[in-house]
Amino acid sequence: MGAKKGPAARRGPGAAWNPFANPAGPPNSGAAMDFPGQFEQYRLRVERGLDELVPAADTRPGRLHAAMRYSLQAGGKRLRPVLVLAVADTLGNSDRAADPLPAAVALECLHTYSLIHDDLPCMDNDDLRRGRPTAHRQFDEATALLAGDALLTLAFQLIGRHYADTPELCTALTREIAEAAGSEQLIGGQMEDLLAEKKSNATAEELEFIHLNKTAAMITAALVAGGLCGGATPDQLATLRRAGRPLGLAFQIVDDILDATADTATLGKTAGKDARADKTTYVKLHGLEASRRYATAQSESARAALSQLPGNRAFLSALVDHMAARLR
Ligand code: GRG
Repeated sequence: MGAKKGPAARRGPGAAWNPFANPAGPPNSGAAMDFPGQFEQYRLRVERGLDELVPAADTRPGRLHAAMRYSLQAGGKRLRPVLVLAVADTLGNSDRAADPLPAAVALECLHTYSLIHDDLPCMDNDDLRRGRPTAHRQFDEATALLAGDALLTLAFQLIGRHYADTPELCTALTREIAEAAGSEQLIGGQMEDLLAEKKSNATAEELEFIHLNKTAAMITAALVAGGLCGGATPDQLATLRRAGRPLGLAFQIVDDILDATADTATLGKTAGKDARADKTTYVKLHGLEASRRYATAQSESARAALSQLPGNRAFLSALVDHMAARLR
């Protein structure tokens, strides 16, 4: 198909991989629940959904679809789509529940678009993502740009196609995801991040703005999309929004900690970039120990918010703990 031959992938498409293989385990994991097993079941559902709902690599133009699939199938943790499925399952026993899988796949497409564009030479200029050469390294810059554009658009195609029979749900999902992805959230967070990098002395307030929008917005959208598919009441949707903010912040603080402490092979992306670029991060502003304490506190707030939901919340609660204890 004309893609450049790059280093062999360390993980094949959809290969089993446990992002939470932390020998110490998360602090609050319940012994009664098989968290890795349940996570794996959700992850496999996401992999199958991606395979079914994303155009095949032999669908014209094959090079574009191959590039989209290349980045999608590179072995991401699938946290956002798993959150969609898990929230929908937790709530989803009402007559209003709808299949959350297309929404879950849409969120992963959108997230992957943001990673492809973030890696481009005009942004972060990175060579490695999800343990593989970045899309523009494996293909070329124009193909990577178009693959990102197409994944962003596909997210909304999927919502339109799969929820057309439930117009209220279709509108609510479209609005939720578009708001999270737009210039006031994801793209706005990325813009401020690029501006902050130039001055390398962002304030704590600026850093929080960046991470709330770059990271927490998509995590909140995943929780709310799961709630919408699970027939959540307005109060339950508000609870999910309340949980998204601290969960997203905890996730980002851990990302900063891992950038400072883990190696490239473990992360599957270039480690130590923040310090080399003298980028303002939680670790730079507050130090490692305070960052760890802050991440734990944010995780606890997220878990407390989610405890307001009805249903069996054991998996969701364990997922929050594992997101803070992750090793990559
Ligand atoms: C280009 C519009 C645009 C946005 C880019 C996602 C992003 C914004 C930048 C990537 C770098 C970064 C540190 C983003 C913060 C969010 C984050 C930690 C993303 C990585 O998410 P993971 O760890 O990735 O869930 P995988 O590969 O596992 O899906």
